[in-house]
Amino acid sequence: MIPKFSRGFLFISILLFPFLLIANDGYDLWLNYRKIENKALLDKYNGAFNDYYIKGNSETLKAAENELKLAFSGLLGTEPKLLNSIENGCIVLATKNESVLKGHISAKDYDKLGNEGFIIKSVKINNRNCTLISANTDIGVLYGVFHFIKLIQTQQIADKLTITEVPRLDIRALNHWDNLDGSIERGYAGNSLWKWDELPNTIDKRYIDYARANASIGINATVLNNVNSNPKILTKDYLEKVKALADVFRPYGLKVYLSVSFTSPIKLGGLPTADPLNPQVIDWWEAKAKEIYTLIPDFGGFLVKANSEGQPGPQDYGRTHADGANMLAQALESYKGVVMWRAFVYNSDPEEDRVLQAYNSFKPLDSQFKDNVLVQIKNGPIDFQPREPFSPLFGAMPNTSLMMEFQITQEYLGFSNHLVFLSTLYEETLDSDTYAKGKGSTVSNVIEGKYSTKKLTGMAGVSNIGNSRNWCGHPFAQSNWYSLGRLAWNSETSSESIAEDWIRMTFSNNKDFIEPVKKMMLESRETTVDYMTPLGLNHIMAYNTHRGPGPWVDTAAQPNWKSTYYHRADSIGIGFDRTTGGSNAVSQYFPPVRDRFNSLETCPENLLLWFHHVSWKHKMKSGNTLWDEMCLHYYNGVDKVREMQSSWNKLKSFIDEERFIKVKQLLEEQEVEAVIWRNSCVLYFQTFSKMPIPEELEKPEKSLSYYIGLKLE
Ligand code: BDP
Repeated sequence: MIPKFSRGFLFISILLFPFLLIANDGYDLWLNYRKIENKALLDKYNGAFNDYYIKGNSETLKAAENELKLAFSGLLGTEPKLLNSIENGCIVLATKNESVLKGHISAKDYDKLGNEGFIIKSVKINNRNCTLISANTDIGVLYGVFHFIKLIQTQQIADKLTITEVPRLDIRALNHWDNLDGSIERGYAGNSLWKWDELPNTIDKRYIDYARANASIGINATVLNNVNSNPKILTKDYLEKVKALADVFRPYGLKVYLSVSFTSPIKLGGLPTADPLNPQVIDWWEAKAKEIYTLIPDFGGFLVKANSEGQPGPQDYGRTHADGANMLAQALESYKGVVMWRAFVYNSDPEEDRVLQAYNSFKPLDSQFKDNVLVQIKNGPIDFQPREPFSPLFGAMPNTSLMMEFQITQEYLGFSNHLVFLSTLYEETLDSDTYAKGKGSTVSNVIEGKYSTKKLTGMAGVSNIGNSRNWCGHPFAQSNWYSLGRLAWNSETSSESIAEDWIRMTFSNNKDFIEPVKKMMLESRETTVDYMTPLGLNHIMAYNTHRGPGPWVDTAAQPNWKSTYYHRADSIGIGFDRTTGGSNAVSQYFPPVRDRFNSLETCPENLLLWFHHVSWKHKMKSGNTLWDEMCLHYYNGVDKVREMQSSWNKLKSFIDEERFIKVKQLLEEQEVEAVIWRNSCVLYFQTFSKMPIPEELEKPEKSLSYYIGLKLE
């Protein structure tokens, strides 16, 4: 059901649109429907797409119609007319069986579309030029409308259209780490969007805009609450609130899921145990599933963090992860719900390399998970670092549905204060070749289920969304939400095209703006790696907050939370020996990846210190010593931020002042913090290498003890 006020809201948005153009606070995200400035193009589009004809009146088709009106009123300056019959310049929205489509799209073409794909096609109906947007389902039509709007918005529309789009993954999810008190774990853009105290009676209009934004990039799943889950989420009161959100999201194809705590039967049900094989526990979950599906018939399922970082789980009762996941999956099965069971597990044993642990815990369980379980794996073996090799679990469990978990929120990448376009990080992982089934077995192919006996597929991103007016804090952080959606839809989309679309939609279609901004975005992740963790370094952030540098952190609640555990710097060199002579983590990869990582000569330099403990004097490919090379990376990171600043400062005339100034200020902050990162790390590691910072580089202004005392807040 679309709440009653949505039409009114649409009207107000249209009225306010000229105002939003002048002062852009970023609320509109990439759905920024500003009027096309190029007069010739405007006339052309107005002639070709000025009216529409729609068959059907479901809530989803109404949402499609509303979006078309909102977008075209903004982009073309006039609201498109609803026609009773086909005329020239008509956009036709209809699903498969409508007679108007007869002869234009074959049954075979529809067969390829599944439940969410769509076709956009220029055709002649009764001798009139029309654009068909069609699908098997209403949600496919809505996705098609968003795609079509994007083509107009980015001014990349061909004269004759024949587009077929089908999502490659089933579940395309945002994982919100939102707590029930409104705070967000690792959230840097305000508090939670969900106003639990107002729900279910009051529906914030922002929920609709959230759903629109997700639908526009094909995200079809939202996990509302933190993986460190409060059992209260499964109480009757909260489920009513969840239902209210599910009702708002449904027309946009967005299904609601919940993170659940494994001990809910104890905490809520008063049972003495949460043992997954205990009949009372099984009954408790079955009754809970029934209660949920009575309220929310299309409820998506559960996300579970179990036996990880202090969370309860089946191992507390001597059971396996598979026992736990399957018990929940059984409860959801008849409703077609799924369990997303996280593989993010590690213990506190200082002797066992943390990198080995997820693989060692899960690989032996391959084949044991039910068909409606997906094992959700973080992209790398540790934890959302600026750079990690891909997790060796991808490709290693051919009889299990494996889904990807990326982090969109920048916990380890400068919060929402640093401009870091994460699409290149995602792309690097997805393109990595696991060699699980020989050359070309990329992570992307693995998560598409190409080598799997199980059928479910998915990708999740830990959300960076909060209630700040521009949703994500940094104006460019919106591009990371956007990229996650685009890559979950098609994991082979290039970061370059994602960046270009996003810039055009969010800011400007002017080439002189697009090119420098695209360059900034595409280089930004490597820049951050350079000033934080070059050459395979990782997890040397400040303790617990993960904000700012902390390579010196040597006391922690758990040995593998210390930075010194990860970098292992000493008088000889630096890096973690994970070769066959060390922790042997390399052996979790298939050959030839294993051999490439294992050898100092062939290991990619950007992962060198992840896999090797390397002498400070080691000669790098450039001819520099490792020490000099590390310094150069740190300095290059800062130089690149300064380059971003000077590029951005030239772009003032292209966009609204509000966002221009905001980005300018944030880049200034990023430069200051990049210098802090650089100086801290170089000075700290110098206490081990005892080598001078290369002559030509500016010397750190302050001493190491100054940086150790500094806390970035
Ligand atoms: C770590 C975060 C922690 C999360 C954990 C997770 O620091 O807040 O709870 O990941 O993914 O990186 O469960």
